[in-house]
Amino acid sequence: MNRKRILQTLALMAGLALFSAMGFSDPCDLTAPLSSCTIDNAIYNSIQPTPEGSGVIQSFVRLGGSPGSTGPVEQGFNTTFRPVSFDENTSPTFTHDIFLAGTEVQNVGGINYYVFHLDINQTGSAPLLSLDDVQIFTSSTGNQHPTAFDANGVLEISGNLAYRLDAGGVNNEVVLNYNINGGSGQGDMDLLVPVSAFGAVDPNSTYVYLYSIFGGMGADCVNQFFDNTGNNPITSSCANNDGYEEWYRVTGPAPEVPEPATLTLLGTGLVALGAKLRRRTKKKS
Ligand SMILES: [Ca+2]
Ligand SMILES: [Ca+2]
Ligand SMILES: [Ca+2]
Repeated sequence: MNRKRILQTLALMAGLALFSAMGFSDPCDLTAPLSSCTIDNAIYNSIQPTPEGSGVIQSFVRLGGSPGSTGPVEQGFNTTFRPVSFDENTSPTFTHDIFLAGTEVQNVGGINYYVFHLDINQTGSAPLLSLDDVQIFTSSTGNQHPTAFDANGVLEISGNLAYRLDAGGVNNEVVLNYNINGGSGQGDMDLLVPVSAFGAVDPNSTYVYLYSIFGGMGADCVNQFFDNTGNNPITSSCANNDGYEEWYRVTGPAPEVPEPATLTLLGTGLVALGAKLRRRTKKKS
């Protein structure tokens, strides 16, 4: 075990000790479609079991995904810095800095919220996953790479904590169900945080860091949640088991996806063109 791995393990153990010390409050149950909870003025919505609507999905932090790369509990945050601090996917396509600008704003009941989308992936037979903490920071500094937490369990990002799921020493939990919208690339939850929580900052020059941790409830979820009939308890644990978890934003209009027939025609056309070019080249030489 190298030093970084030991530090990470210690941090994780400290976090888990904090969980058990605080005890779980009644978890927010998002195991059914179109469920909703409000925690500290932020809204957690499980989404409709349909493909994500129009717009381009832009991941900014992806956790885990490769078998064996993460354990039952996984954590991380978006940054462009490498090496990453925790269980983040290292591809710059999926894990990188973002500015506050470009985050979708939704108005609910006269209040403006920034929207952060979450796609989880688990096995179909053990589909539950707990979201144990979310910490969203604003900062004027990009490329940060903290690996430690303060005495309250807050990641040591240099900036301001705009929102936290476990704010005020309360151990809140959100329980998600992969099966309500199975398949990767399918969103499962939207987190709406009041724009006012971000303060008077310039969105174009203010970085946003989103830290999250999953799977900490583990076996505490077994038989605590029910399937769509409401009669059968779900035997799944809430530990992370398979596939990545990804936070993303949706921006701009959806790209036009050609029909399969058009694609085939296009493909045939390209092959024909390629053959023609090759023939031409041959003639020339
Ligand atoms: Ca999903
Ligand atoms: Ca928690
Ligand atoms: Ca997973």
